[in-house]
Amino acid sequence: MIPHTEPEYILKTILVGDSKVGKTSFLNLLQNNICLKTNTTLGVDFANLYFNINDTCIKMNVWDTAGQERFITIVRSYFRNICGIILMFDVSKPETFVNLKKWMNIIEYENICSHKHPILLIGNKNDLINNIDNNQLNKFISKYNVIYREISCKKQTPLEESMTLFIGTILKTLNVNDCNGMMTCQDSFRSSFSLKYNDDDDNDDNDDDDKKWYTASKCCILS
Ligand SMILES: Nc1nc2c(ncn2[C@@H]2O[C@H](COP(=O)(O)OP(=O)(O)OP(=O)(O)O)[C@@H](O)[C@H]2O)c(=O)[nH]1
Ligand SMILES: [Mg+2]
Repeated sequence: MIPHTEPEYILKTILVGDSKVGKTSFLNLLQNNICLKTNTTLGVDFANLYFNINDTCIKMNVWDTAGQERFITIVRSYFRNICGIILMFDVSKPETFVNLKKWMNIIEYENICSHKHPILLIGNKNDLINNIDNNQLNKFISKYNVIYREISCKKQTPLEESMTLFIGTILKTLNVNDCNGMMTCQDSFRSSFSLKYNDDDDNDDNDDDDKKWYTASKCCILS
């Protein structure tokens, strides 16, 4: 639902994991509160989600990526300018858990920020038999310092608590890092066309100021 108030923050996130683990179902559940029938994602889809946390309106852009190997080159290019990652596996299929290592390698390799982005790890399909070794899971959680939640899109597990925690963790990093994947509304307006040129004379009331804006894609330099 689109809120009446302007969002105070815009968070750019990416949803990744093997094919058929339930990424698109998860997004549908967040958007429509139901688990709709899905088709496999071809390349990358996009969705906007809105959250109201402590009276603060937050807009989350989510790239819903294809899990199929043949799209990996496209998917890799969407890791730029993000501030959070939702990583998913299927608790009934151990191979999707084993492949998390591969996804973590990609996440770390494609990170162009100087800091790590918060990760929400979702073990989906807990309506089915859980075939994941708990020891391995706990090791993974502490090694990569991820938030972990087990859900079932099919059973429509409530997602508010997980998303609030994930967003809260992302917002905390605002105080520590300037991240290109997280913008205040003012930033969003500014970066929609450029980043400000480092002007020597900040006080001049020059109408030509706009000419000093230039486009850049370097991470962590929004100021
Ligand atoms: N049993 C069960 N099935 C689920 C659950 N969530 C999703 N599914 C089913 O799993 C299949 C794959 O779901 P998708 O959401 O399309 O998976 P995906 O990760 O987006 O797959 P790709 O787009 O190919 O990467 C569909 O048939 C869903 O109905 C769940 O919690 N439990
Ligand atoms: Mg999909």
